[in-house]
Amino acid sequence: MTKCAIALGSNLGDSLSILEQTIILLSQDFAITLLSHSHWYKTAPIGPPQPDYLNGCAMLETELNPEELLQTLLKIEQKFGRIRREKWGPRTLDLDILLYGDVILDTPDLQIPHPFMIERAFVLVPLAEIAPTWIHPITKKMIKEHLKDVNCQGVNLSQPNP
Ligand code: PH2
Ligand code: MG
Ligand code: MG
Repeated sequence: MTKCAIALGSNLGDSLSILEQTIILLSQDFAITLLSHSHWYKTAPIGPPQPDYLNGCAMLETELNPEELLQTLLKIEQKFGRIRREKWGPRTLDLDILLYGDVILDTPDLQIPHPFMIERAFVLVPLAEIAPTWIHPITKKMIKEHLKDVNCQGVNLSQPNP
């Protein structure tokens, strides 16, 4: 079993419902144990002009290898009608593998750690909530240290805590 972190994002359709249903689907997958997930954050879009995103992260344990996990995530994306158009364009659901144990992988269809994760506040803010001390296998820095290096303006809790 390997511990993994994934990023969830949506900015088309009923994003909150799509993300909540995705968490349920992940928790029901026999090959996956869902350990935790972050709050949802409303985030300003990076890339072409498009609606704000809801973003979050989840931590799981799985017996799937990285390629099998990717296929599982792509199938869930397709359930929610994901259509791939322009790069970084709007989407009903985006599921990205961020970290897979301390594995470093660089193949044409899968790069782990996710190459942009340490630059993106919309990834680091929710990830630091659930895995602050996870050490990035390339930089050897903790997630909470990477968080200090990014500008977190534009990343806000979608439902402020009561
Ligand atoms: N995903 C992208 C491009 N831009 N911007 C935000 N705020 N959140 C995302 O998840 C996101 C993005 C491509 O994966
Ligand atoms: Mg993405
Ligand atoms: Mg993706």
